[in-house]
Amino acid sequence: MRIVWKTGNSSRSRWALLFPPIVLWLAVLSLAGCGRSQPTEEAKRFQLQGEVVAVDVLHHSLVVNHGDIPGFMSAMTMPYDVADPRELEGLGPGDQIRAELVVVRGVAHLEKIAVVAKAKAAAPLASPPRHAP
Ligand SMILES: [Cu+2]
Repeated sequence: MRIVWKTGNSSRSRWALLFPPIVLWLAVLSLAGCGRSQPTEEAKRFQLQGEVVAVDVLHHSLVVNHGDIPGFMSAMTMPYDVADPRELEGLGPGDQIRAELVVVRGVAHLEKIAVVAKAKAAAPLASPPRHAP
């Protein structure tokens, strides 16, 4: 009886010895996660070139079919937030643009949008649209 009690007691005291370092380690980990001066949180800037697919003025975003962005992503069609919604004025599908892709904490948005070439006028319809009387 006495031996069994001793065994249980010693394993409990071993846990008591381990517990404070674990708590300390967790505290250090959570502090490290809150660090605000990590280089990964600085804005990264990339040059983007592509064609406007759609303009969403309401949500301040732009769907762009863009070329390769070395060091960030390969060519694809995807939406991007636009920092200044005024930059969307005058943009339309088919426009060729150049812009700065800014990535802050993994979130990307576009700045300094410049139209390289306006979209060609829509091809005339084969047959004129019919109007209901
Ligand atoms: Cu993309």
